[in-house]
Amino acid sequence: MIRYVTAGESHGRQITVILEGIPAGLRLSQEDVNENLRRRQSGFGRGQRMSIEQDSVEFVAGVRLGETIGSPICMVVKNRDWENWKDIMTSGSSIKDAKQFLLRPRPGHADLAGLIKFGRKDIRDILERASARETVARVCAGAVCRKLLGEFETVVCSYTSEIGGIPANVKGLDLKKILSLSFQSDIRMPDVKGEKKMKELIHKAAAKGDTVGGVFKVIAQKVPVGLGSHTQWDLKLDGRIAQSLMSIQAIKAVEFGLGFGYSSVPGSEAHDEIYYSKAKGFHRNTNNAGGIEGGMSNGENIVVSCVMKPIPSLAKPLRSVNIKTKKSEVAEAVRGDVCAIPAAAVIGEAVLSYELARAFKEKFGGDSLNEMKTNYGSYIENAKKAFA
Ligand code: EPS
Repeated sequence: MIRYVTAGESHGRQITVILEGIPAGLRLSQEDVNENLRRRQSGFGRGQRMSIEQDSVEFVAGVRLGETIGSPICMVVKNRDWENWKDIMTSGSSIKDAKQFLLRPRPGHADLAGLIKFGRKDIRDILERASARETVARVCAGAVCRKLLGEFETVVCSYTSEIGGIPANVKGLDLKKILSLSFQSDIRMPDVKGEKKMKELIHKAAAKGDTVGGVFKVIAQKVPVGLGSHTQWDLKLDGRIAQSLMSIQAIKAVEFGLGFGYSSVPGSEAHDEIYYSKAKGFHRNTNNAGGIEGGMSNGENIVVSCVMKPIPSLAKPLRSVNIKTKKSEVAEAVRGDVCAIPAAAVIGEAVLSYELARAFKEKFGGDSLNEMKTNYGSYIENAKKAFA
């Protein structure tokens, strides 16, 4: 089984991830991971922290001579900012200056619930781990999974579809065009007019000490039929993908294909009619299902939209309560991003890659890449023959 676990605080020494279950024999370089880390760091609307960091991965275990060897892969990304936080984030027993404690929880953040749940007196004990800096680890794990999927020609991509209520107009554009336009945009927005408006909105929000949310789409192309299973609730692919995407910091809603739009169309217009041709095999001319039916991939693109709330770290903070005095005060003003949709989309790609790689491994098994490819090949051949 493929799985991963992450460790690390935002201003701690480093971010660590251990990824297990990747078969032996997958070619893997530092650059395979770093190009994804760079994409996560970029994008208009990011905060000051991104100018401090230059995220770069170190393989600590599981990779030898440029190849995975089947053992757990441990990856580490050092936090450059650690140098500035050593005294505050030390694991030593030096007495903390209580005057430095953060006492005013930010509405919308993990601060208050975390403080109460873990019985802590300093919000820093919660925010350090709740921070979206943790997504560095997910992007590392996702990059390896993406490399594995590439061996089966499955490609995962994303674009920004809305920022602050301004949607991208992609009417009449096919996915190839949408993606090529989004690559040219520093907010990954495939609509030049929309991009201008969104950037103005981000500027205005920054000037007011505010933040903005939005929507991004994550898409997987060339996914084989039959990943996931209808036979048990926790094997359903859409459920698993949704859980992973919802776990990304600040994501509040996830929808597949037509999603909430299903509520307003009749069944006759909702479902994707089935066709067959020798060249294409079974296929659809529409994809309202977003590539998943009955918890299984159906061979069409997997299309998921994710809604990100505006980041709760506001330069002009909202009302809160001082946890010590219980007096009404404004929340802590903590450094953050004004808009992180482009970065979140890259993180969305990473977690979708992870869920798909996991489902691939379940379906095709194999301790080595060769074994996995043989199993995959015979499944595809049999599937073609099944109705011939
Ligand atoms: C982030 C690192 C953080 C924040 C941001 C995302 O760094 P710092 O707290 O030092 O500014 O910029 O996280 C949040 C705003 C948040 O609320 O979690 C990153 O690496 O993506």
